[in-house]
Amino acid sequence: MESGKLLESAKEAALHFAISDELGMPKPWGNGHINDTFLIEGEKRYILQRMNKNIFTKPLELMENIVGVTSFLKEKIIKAGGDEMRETLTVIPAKDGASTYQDEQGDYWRMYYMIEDAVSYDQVESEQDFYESAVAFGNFQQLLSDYPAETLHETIPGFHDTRARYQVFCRAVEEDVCGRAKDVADEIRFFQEREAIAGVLGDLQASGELPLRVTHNDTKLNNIMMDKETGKGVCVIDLDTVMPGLAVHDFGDSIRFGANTAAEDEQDLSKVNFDIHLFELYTKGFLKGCQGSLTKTEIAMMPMGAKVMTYECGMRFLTDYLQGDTYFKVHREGHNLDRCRTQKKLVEDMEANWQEMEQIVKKCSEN
Ligand code: ADP
Ligand code: GN1
Ligand code: MG
Repeated sequence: MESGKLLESAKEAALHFAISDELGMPKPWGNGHINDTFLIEGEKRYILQRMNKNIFTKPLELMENIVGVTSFLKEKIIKAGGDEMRETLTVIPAKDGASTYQDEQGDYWRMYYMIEDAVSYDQVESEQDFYESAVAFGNFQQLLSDYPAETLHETIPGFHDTRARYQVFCRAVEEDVCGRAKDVADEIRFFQEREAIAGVLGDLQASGELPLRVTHNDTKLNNIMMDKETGKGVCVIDLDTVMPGLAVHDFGDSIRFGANTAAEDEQDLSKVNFDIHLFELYTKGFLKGCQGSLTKTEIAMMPMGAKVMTYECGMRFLTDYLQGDTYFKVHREGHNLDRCRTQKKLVEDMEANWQEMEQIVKKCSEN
């Protein structure tokens, strides 16, 4: 949809939520790849989102997950003496009491209070912030460890089933609907040569060696709000993919995004390096946040979590490039290919630093 029309739709949608303030014009907000996010100012500030209906085909089930998880977290936050309006998201219902408003085009909208005095980063700016984000993501998982997992809907089936993602990727290569495969032969080969990576974690889960937990599944740094004053991770956001998953997926996804010396879509690959020092910091923070709840195998698989998630994400970007950029939002030609290349570079760097990564995890878990 053209951006003027989308803004008009956002303005109209905002009127359907249960708030009485006079609202200003919505402003496009943040750098998410999936939903359309707007900031709206009234007496308070609100985040309005048009949910991506191609990706989230069951928005009501998804909202049931979010309302369930945030209500559960609120109780724990209150018991711990925290601020439940700030330390987790608050869904503002529509005027009819539903968790979303559906517009005339059939799109679903939702509204949250803006988490104030906090910032989300698209790249690591200070080591301390990255460490604190790790503590908060580890803690998020810990807080949800007694959440009734069977009540959660699977919002994107097989979200981190890397083997299934590999099959989809190979099909996209064969079908080559945009005729792009010939220009990205090196990238295609890279992911195909490493097919074995796709099966490692799924096999350990199937054999019961890695436990299923309630996880976030999309733990990049811009999915956590960091307190401007204290620098601590104040609120984990983007709860669309909270589902049963593996702890090492959450660990690994943060590494792939945050332990990169450049942006996820940097075009100059000489700037893209895996930062082993940031890996160590995040490992320390995540272990602290998990408060001793990870099993020996989960800890041993942390480096693998980082490699698998980077491999998987790179392959997803390449798949989307081959399929004509229908999944991730793109802002320039070749955007998904640029993103794929950064992930490929990071996987290569991790392979070159593998022993050191394993030693770091061992050292951090013994302390
Ligand atoms: P996407 O699924 O598209 O990534 P997100 O839910 O992550 O959407 O929102 C996109 C961005 O909007 C976030 O990275 C964050 O910067 C900002 N954001 C989302 N929700 C809030 C909130 N409640 N308070 C403050 N900022 C928010
Ligand atoms: C998407 O929604 P966002 O922008 O926080 C994606 C993640 C990818 C990430 C890559 C639901 O995250 O899985 O790792 O882009 N989310 C979904 O940046 O597919
Ligand atoms: Mg996001």
